[in-house]
Amino acid sequence: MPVEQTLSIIKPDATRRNLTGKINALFEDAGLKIVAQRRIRLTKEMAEKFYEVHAERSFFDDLCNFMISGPVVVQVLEGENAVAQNRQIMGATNPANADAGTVRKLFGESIECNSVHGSDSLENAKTEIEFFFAKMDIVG
Ligand code: IDP
Ligand code: MG
Repeated sequence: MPVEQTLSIIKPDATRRNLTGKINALFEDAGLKIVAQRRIRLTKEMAEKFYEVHAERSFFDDLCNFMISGPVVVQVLEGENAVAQNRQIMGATNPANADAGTVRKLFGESIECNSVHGSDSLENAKTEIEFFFAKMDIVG
C-alpha cells in the first residue's frame, strides 16, 4: 500500500479536555506517524476558508464558531493508506454512529464537537496540508 500523508485537526472540544496525548496515542498505536504538529488558534477567516466546501450548509456558522472557540492541534499523519486509515481511526462524523474504539466514539461529544478532523481524499489532504504547513515543517 502507498505511503500517504493526511491532515488531522484535534478540535477545541478535545484540547479543552486535555485529550491531545490520548488521541495521538490512538494514531500512533495504529501505525500512523505524526510528522508535523502545531497547536494554534484559528481565526474566523481561517476557519471559514478551511471549511468553505460547507459554506452553504446550515451548520456552517456554528461549525466555524466552534472551531475558533479554543486551541486546535493541526498535524500531518503519515503511513500506509494514511487518508483512509485515519478516517477509520476517527470513526463516523456523528459519535453516536461511530464504531467502538474510534476517536469519535471514545471522545466525541456531539455531531459538531466530534474531537477530530481528517482529510477525506488524497487530493484534499494535499490542499489541507498546504493550508497549514510548509514543506520544511514536515519531517518524516
Ligand atoms: P467529517 O468531519 O466526518 O468529514 P463533514 O461532513 O465533512 O464530516 O463535516 C465537517 C464537520 O462539520 C464535522 O466534522 C462536524 O464537526 C460538523 N458537522 C457535520 N455535520 C453536522 C451537523 O449536521 N450538525 C452540526 N455540525 C455538523
Ligand atoms: Mg469532511
